[in-house]
Amino acid sequence: MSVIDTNAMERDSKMQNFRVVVMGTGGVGKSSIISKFMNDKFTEIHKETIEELHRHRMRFDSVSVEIDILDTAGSLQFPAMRKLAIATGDAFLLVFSANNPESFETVKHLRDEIREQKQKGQYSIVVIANKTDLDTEDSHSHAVTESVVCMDWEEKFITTSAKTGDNIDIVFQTLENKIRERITLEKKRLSFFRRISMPVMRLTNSETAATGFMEIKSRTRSMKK
Ligand SMILES: Nc1nc2c(ncn2[C@@H]2O[C@H](COP(=O)(O)OP(=O)(O)O)[C@@H](O)[C@H]2O)c(=O)[nH]1
Ligand SMILES: [Mg+2]
Repeated sequence: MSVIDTNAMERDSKMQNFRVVVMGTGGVGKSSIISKFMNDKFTEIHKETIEELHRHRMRFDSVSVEIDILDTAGSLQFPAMRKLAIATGDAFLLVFSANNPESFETVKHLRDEIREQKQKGQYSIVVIANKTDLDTEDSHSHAVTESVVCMDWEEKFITTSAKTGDNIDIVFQTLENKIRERITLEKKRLSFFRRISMPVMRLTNSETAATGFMEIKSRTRSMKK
């Protein structure tokens, strides 16, 4: 029994990995959102990002989680690169610019691709309408966009400004909640697995022990010779 508990504890405290992929048309503010949150810095200069990976380590209860934030760039226009980014992602921040309706079309396509490629429950999506500090004429179309995301897609929708910092914390809080949900699910899965596999584990343990004794025996004997 104690052996099984030790195994369980080891498994629980093992490092897990959670990858957030930030996607959206170039110029919508993906890098700015990350930079505002991580360094509290905002710059008006747009420099095309080379794909960048921000790695952080977090602890949730007994579980260590390595969090990767992948800030995607131009290479995502290539389908193969997009496929790869989607394949490795656990959560997707789909960013568009509130003053650029075209950029929401990209979000729609990205969501379709994610849904095609991944199974339900395997990922989360958060849609971000950035640059809310800029004047946006069409408040009606904004309401429509928000209702599409919240009601039709049933995904989380957050309006942000990387310039003023508005709601940027909420984006990362939302991500943290998603990670917590994932860990809780994983723990449940493990404890279920543990319950149903208990007799098998006992059997395996005794078999291992037996094999171990045989080895110990032959070792002891060869030492005595
Ligand atoms: N006014 C305003 N400009 C922003 C905001 N976020 C980003 N920008 C500007 O938009 C441009 C593109 O931002 P960037 O983060 O490089 O976009 P990316 O290509 O999606 O990574 C830069 O000139 C930023 O200064 C915002 O919330 N408000
Ligand atoms: Mg960028």
